[in-house]
Amino acid sequence: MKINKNLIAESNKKGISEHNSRFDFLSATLTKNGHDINVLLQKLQDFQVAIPSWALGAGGTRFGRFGFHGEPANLEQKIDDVGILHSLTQTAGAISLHIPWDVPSDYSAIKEIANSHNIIFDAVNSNTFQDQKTSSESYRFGSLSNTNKAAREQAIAHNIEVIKIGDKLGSKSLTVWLADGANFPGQSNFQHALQNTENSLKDIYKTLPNDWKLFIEYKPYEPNFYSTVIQDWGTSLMLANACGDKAYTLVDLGHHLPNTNIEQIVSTLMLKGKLGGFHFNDSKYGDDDLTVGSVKPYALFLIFNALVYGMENNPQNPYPAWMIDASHNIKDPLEDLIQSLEAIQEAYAKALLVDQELLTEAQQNHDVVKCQEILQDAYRTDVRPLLEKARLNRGGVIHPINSYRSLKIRETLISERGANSVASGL
Ligand code: PSV
Ligand code: MN
Repeated sequence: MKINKNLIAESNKKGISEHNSRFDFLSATLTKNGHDINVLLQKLQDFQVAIPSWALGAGGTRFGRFGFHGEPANLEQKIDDVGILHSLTQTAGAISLHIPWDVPSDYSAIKEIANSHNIIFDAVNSNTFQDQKTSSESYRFGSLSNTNKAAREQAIAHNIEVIKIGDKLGSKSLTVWLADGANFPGQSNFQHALQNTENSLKDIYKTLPNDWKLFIEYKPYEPNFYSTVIQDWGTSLMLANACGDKAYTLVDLGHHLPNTNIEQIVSTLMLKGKLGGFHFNDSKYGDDDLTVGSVKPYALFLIFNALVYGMENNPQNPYPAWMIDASHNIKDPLEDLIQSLEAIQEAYAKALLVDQELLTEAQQNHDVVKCQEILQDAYRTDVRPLLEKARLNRGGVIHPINSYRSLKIRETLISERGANSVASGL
């Protein structure tokens, strides 16, 4: 399904006068405080977040999966779902595919569908954490780190194949997340596992087209619970440095031990020019993949503060690739993604309000109280009218969740696809 412009205009009629008065008030306040509203709006309008193809169906837990009606059953329908998100929010202008779950059968048809929704192909993701029916070697004991050379070679070949698929779609980056690790002390030789991983990544890197980037994720545990080969940002950075200039670390918010200072990691990576990408989600305990901003919105704001500082002060760091990496096993996946997109934009907008000059001055004067006041003043500002305006300027809706419901989008998807349609790949 596609949401046409008339429906968008129709659904905006109801909230427009309320929006206008809220926006006028905020705009006057911010202008008085020295902000340029048009600059803020332009930054918000330009900020686009990729949607992972695997977040469009209901996610599972290891105890079960409760499907959601009208899930996209093939790649075409997944792109349509991102198209719906993008029409409403105007902030989801890209899709990130996972291979082999999303191998296109007809490349030009797939590109055409994406084009019709104004969607581009973001990073492609390889999968060496599951065995495929057709593969001869097993990843049971690892992929790029495996002690078995044939398994490593198979995993390297898969990543090279993923690059080729992405290249045909116009993607410009490969994201590697490895499940490799050990469940028990003594099971694996840490040095051999790391060295094998470095060598394998270098083999993949050699085949990367010149205008591509390699993103290396890290994660402290799960599915292996004693050790993970790429366990932290330092290991990822080391591997990226070993590969070369086109290799970067990717920060996934859920891939840290509790209470890790992620904004400090972001700052370090950007100073070194090595923060390539970002996966948004939220968590209470581990890699919970909850809706962005649903548990720790202030932490998200502090991370954005570090990101905004880096984007303004670190020309050595490329513009990071933004993606949501969350899975939804209770909510309607599209509603959940709308909430995540809103939370990301909100944290970004608040971080843009931080008076960096004043903060630097307060830091230099060791005025700790003032430093906190500056950050919290920005955080406490209700920026929602700014987000609404940015969406309206690009042709989106004022309230995406309200419009999604009043336009009966899920009902339409169910009638088109059937109640029992299950997302492919999950
Ligand atoms: C597994 O933890 C994971 O969430 C990684 O973050 C990847 O980005 C994603 O799955 C898809 O493989
Ligand atoms: Mn991730």
